[in-house]
Amino acid sequence: MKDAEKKIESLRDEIRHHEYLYYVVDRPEISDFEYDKLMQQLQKLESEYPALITPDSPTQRVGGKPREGFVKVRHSSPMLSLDNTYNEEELRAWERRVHELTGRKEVDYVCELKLDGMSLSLGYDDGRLVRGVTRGDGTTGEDVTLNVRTVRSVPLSVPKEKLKKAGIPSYFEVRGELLMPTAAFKKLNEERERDGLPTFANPRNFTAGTVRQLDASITAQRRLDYFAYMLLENGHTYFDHHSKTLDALDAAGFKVNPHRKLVHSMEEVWKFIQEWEEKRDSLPYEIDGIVVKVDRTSLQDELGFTGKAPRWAIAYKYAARAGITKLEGVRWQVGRTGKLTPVAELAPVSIGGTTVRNATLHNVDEIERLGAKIGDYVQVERGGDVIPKVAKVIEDKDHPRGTQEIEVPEKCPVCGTKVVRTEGEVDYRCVNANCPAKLLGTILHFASRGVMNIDGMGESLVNQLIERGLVKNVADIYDLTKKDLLSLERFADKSAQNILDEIENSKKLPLERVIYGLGIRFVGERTAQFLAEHFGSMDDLAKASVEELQDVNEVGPRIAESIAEFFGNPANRELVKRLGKAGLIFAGEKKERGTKLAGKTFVLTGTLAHYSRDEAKRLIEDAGGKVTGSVSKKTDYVVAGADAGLKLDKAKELGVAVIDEKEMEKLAS
Ligand code: 0OW
Repeated sequence: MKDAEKKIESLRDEIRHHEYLYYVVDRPEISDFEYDKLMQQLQKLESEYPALITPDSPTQRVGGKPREGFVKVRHSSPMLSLDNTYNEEELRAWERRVHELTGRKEVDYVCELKLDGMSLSLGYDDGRLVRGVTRGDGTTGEDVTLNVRTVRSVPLSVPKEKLKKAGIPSYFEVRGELLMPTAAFKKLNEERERDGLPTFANPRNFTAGTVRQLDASITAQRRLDYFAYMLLENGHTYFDHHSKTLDALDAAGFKVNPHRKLVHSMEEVWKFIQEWEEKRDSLPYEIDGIVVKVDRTSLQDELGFTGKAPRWAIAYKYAARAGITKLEGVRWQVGRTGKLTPVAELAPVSIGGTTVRNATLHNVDEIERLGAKIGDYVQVERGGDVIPKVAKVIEDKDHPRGTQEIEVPEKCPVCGTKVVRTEGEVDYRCVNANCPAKLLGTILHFASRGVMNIDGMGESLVNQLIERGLVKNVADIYDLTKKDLLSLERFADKSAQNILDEIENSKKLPLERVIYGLGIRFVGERTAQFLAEHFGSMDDLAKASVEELQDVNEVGPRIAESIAEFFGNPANRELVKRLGKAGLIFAGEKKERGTKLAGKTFVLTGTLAHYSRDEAKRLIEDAGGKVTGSVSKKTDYVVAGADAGLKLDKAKELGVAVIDEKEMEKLAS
């Protein structure tokens, strides 16, 4: 046991070191593969010696115990927001007030990028992360500790000697900004678009939604980042200069934004502001301005704060890059799922250095909110890297209103089929399974990297294949010949052969990729995986009833209906048959499920000691049982963990058997 303990400790230190290099200072020294090997070694050792597992072990980051809701937590001191200034004049006025109130002519300031995320407080006790709390209303926030633990740039613990060296007490609080890098935001939005899920307008909203996921394993998949900018002890600023706080946080292994500057005059502040207005697009995350703070803590204390914002800090906001132009028309784009999206056609306008001709109007509700009409003058805003949006209608003597209403087309602009709007849904859809517009999206989805990975089959090639009638559905891809491809523009022998090789290679991909490639509504990557594991073959999936489909992990009535409807359509069955004939993989390794708990329904409540909610669900489902979210007469067992909630009371009320996790294990194994 002794040497196991030593081995575990040294592995943890090594993994923490590489986590810091990769996620905090972005200077990895080993490959992901080597990192994963270290992690596997530690996981193996910890599983052999579970008693040695500590909450701050790197293996404990993703403890996905979904909760029914979030506990409210009162902050040690209010988490303030910032007053804003929008030009040099207002900035100077703020500086004058600082001079007046402190009676000083010379004040040092720290300039920081204003990260466009959400602020978050981290509580450390004995150097270990014990709590993560959102800002909430500034006085009270929500306990999101389990989700925050999954953010790789948040240290789960800081070694004592490191704290000592940095001059930080072992019981302290960090405050900072939680954000989603732009690239991750775009990738996740594209995936949601592909899976027919609503997209987010900007990274900040996505961050807020992600950190408040009831299931931390979902938070873990969406690479959030955290930049620290404050250190408190019992609600009070610990260091006597803000610049020293930032250096101490840096030294302790927190991610502190490197683009900060200690300056001695407002001229330097103004220079910093202008410098970053130019450079902001080169950053991997969005900023919406600069934060200027008085450096000396004693002056901060003298200045105090007004309602919600300190007098010793001010935000300078960059003008949202916007332009005013005429809304000349609206066209309706049809996506793969048939959703109609309104696109504003604009008189070209230059915004932040680029010429904008189109902007999104999102959906019909947004058009109503804007009250926009064709011919209106509109303000168009370009956020970080997201597509430009119509922010508002401009109405004044120089900008007369338009008169023509924006109408949702009766018929799909691409195939002429009647457009429908499902009750309770915002979006209008084309429901024609063979609509060419859907076809383009369907083929691109099928060929995309995360699906059948047919490299080279991008928009221009697919458009040509559709226009030439060579591809009318995904099965036609496997009937393409070199002759077909050579007849297309810019296709020489080599590139034609490359595409054919890629198509041939795609036949080696596993069953779950083919299921995902079919583009069944609400069936994303994860659901496709569960379907493949559950049925083990395309044929069994195709003939499954709506009830049988609901036995699959995370498949409820809505998804089951969509899958049954897809395979109920003869054209789709024919398509799938052709894919099988083409030689795609239609069999997968079925995840054998036991029968011990067949027909038994379980509800989980409270926090289990050795299982995350997901793990317990898997244990029960792999033994043939079912896990549902609410207690009813049909429930056979309620598994009650620590601080079990309302579900335990309901179980007693209904006389449902209540067991603990030991008994659950016994039943399932
Ligand atoms: N978004 C930021 C940022 C920052 C706090 C300290 C006391 C009041 C503001 O990058 N760099 N520094 C601070 O300092 N706040 C920031 O963001 C604020 C927090 C709450 C609303 C804004 O997000």
